[in-house]
Amino acid sequence: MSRPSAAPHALPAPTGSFALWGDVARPVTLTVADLRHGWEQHRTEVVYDCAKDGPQHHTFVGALLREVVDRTRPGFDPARRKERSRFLLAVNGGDGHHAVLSWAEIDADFGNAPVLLATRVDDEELDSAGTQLVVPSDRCGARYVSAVTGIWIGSCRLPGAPLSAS
Ligand SMILES: Nc1nc2c(c(=O)[nH]1)N[C@H]1C(S)=C(S)[C@@H](COP(=O)(O)O)O[C@H]1N2
Ligand SMILES: [Mo]
Repeated sequence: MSRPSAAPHALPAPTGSFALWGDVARPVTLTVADLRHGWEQHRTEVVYDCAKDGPQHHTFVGALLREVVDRTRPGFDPARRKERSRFLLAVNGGDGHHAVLSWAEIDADFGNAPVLLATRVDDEELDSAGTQLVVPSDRCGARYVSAVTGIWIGSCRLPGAPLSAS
């Protein structure tokens, strides 16, 4: 597996913004306002369970993660499903909690999960808190990473395995 490179720390990032980086042609830092104005907004009502606090009910509004990440031009040939199936996304929260998704979970040809990067939760706009990952297909809350500061995108190759021919 390629090792996640350090996040770009070029310009001081505005509060509530997050970086998309890794094996992508166009790394970018986005604010919640960018998400709100740059992508179609979807609304979803979810219930997820927390081991500590029990079931949580929330309504989220936000952009589809796959549409946001598409703009960074991940380093696969979009026409090749096997290449896409090797990619991962690691979503990092400001407090260090991070969770991994596979590209295939959100890819329309595979799991097609409508995972969002939220701009609003219930009545709260997330501009100052930062975006939150929303995984409506998850039963448990651990991947609802809040205050997202970065998303690393990259491919996975098994240690010691030969390079795939296609
Ligand atoms: N940044 C961050 N996001 C996080 C967590 C965390 O520790 N840090 N905990 C997760 C877990 S385990 C749950 S159940 C939900 C809880 O979300 P809530 O506080 O909105 O109920 O947040 C998730 N997102
Ligand atoms: Mo939790």
